[in-house]
Amino acid sequence: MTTLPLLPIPRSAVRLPGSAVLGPGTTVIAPAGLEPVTARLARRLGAALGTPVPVRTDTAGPAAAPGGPTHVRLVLDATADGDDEAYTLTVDDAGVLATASGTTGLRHATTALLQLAEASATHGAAITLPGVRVEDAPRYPWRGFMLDVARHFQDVPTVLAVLEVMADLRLNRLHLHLSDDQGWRVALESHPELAERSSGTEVGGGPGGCYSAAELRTIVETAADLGIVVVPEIDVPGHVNAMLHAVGELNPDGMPTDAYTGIEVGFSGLHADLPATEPFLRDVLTEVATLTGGPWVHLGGDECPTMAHAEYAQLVRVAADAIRSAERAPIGWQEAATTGAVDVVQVWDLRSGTDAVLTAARDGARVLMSPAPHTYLDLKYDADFPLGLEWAGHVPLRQAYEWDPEDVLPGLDPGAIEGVEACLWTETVTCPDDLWALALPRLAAVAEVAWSPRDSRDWADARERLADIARRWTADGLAWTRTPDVDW
Ligand code: TNX
Repeated sequence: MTTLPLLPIPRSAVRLPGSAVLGPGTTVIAPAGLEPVTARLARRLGAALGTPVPVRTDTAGPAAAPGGPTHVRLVLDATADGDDEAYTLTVDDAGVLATASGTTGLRHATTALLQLAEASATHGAAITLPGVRVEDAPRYPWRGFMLDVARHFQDVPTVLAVLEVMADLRLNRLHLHLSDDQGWRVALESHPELAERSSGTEVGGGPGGCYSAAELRTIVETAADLGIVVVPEIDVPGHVNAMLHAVGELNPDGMPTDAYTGIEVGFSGLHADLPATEPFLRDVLTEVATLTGGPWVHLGGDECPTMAHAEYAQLVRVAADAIRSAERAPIGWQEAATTGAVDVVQVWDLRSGTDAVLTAARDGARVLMSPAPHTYLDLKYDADFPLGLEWAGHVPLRQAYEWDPEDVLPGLDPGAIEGVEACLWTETVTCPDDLWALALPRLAAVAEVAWSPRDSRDWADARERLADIARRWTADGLAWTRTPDVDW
C-alpha cells in the first residue's frame, strides 16, 4: 500500500515500524461519555472483522497485554492541540491509540481508523493495519452538504443515510433546503396550513412529503451523534410559491396562488407592504430555529430578479432580524450580501454579484464557498450523464476536486472564508439512486477541498484513495457513479 486509504487526506501521516492486528478479542476502550462515537466504531469494526467488538469504559491501563489481543484505545488529552477537531491516531505493535482534546477530534480519529480498517478487511478475517502516526485537523470549520428536499422530497431514511456518508468524510454541516416554489417540507405548529396545503407537491407532480417535528428531531439528533449540525433553510423573499399557495394573506389579492411543479426560478416573491408578511416570517423562522436547535438559520435570499432592491432588502432584514431574535445567526445566499443583514454569505454564482460579497466580507461577514462549477453536485458530470442540470456547465469529478477556496474570489481575504459546502439541488433527483449517482463520488472530492491543506491535495493520489473509500459505498448498496477518470 503506497497511499493510505484516508480521505480527506490528513495534515500528516508518517509510517511507523510494526503493525496492529485487529481480530477476535479486540476491544474498544474509551472514557465514559463517548457512547455514540464508540458504539459506531465498534459496530463497524465488528462488521469488518465478522466478530463482535465490545466497548469497555476505561481511562487507564496498557493498550495491550503482551501476546494478548490488540485493542483500540480512545484517550481524551486536555493538553492536546487546542482545536477541538484535531486528533492523532497511532497504529503500532502496541495497538491503536486515538487522542484528542475532545469528542469531536476523537470522532474524526475513529472515522479515519474505519477507513484504514475497512480498506484492508476481508469479512471474517483479522485486519492488519500498517504502522502509522496520523496528525490531523481540518482546514475550515464549515464543511457542508446542502440537500434540497423541496424540489423532490427526500425521506428520513435517505437523509439518515446521507448523514452516515457525510460523517465518514468528516463533513459537519447538513444544510436542508426546506422550502421552495414547489413544496414545503416541515410541519409547523404556528402555520399548519403550510404543510397541509403545500407539502403534497414536488417537481414533476410527484407526491412530495414533509417532516413532522418528531422526524426533524430524529434527523437533528442523529446528526448530532455524528458531529453534524443541521442548518435549516427557509428560502425568502423569492422561491416562495409554496408559501403563497398555502397562505392567501401573503398575496395582494388575498387569494392563494396555484401550486407549481415546474423548474423555472425567479417568479415568486413575498410582499413587504402586506400586513401578514412580517408576522408570518417571524413565526416561521422562530419555530424552525427552535425545531433544529443549531446556531444558524439560512434565510435563502437568492434569485429575486423582478423584486425592487429596496423591497428585497427590507424583507431580508425582517427575516434576519427574526433569526437574531431567536438567538441564531442568519445565513444567506450571496445576493443577501447586498443587504448587510447576514453573518454568513454563501457564494454560488461566479457570473455576477461577487463585488457585494467582497464588501460584506470587509464589513465582517464570513464567506461560505459553494461555487457552482465545482460544488454543484446537481450539475451533470458530462453531456451524456442522464441526470442533472447544465446551467453552469458540467462538473466532472476532477473539477469538483481541483480548485481552491482562496482562488474563487480574487481580492477576498482568505481569513474571511468560513468553509466549503457542496450543494445538491433536486430538480432531477426523483429517488435515492439519483441522489447517490449525483452526490458520489463528487461529495468526497469537495470534502477533501474543505478539510485538507491545499498543498497536500493531489489528483493522482486522490484517484487511488477515492477508489479505496468507494468500497464502503458499494458495501452499503449506494448507487454511486463510476466516473471514467478513476480506476475504480
Ligand atoms: C440555482 S443556487 C439556485 C437553485 C437551483 C440551482 C440549480 C441558488 C441559490 N439558487 O434554485 O435549484 O441553481 O442548479
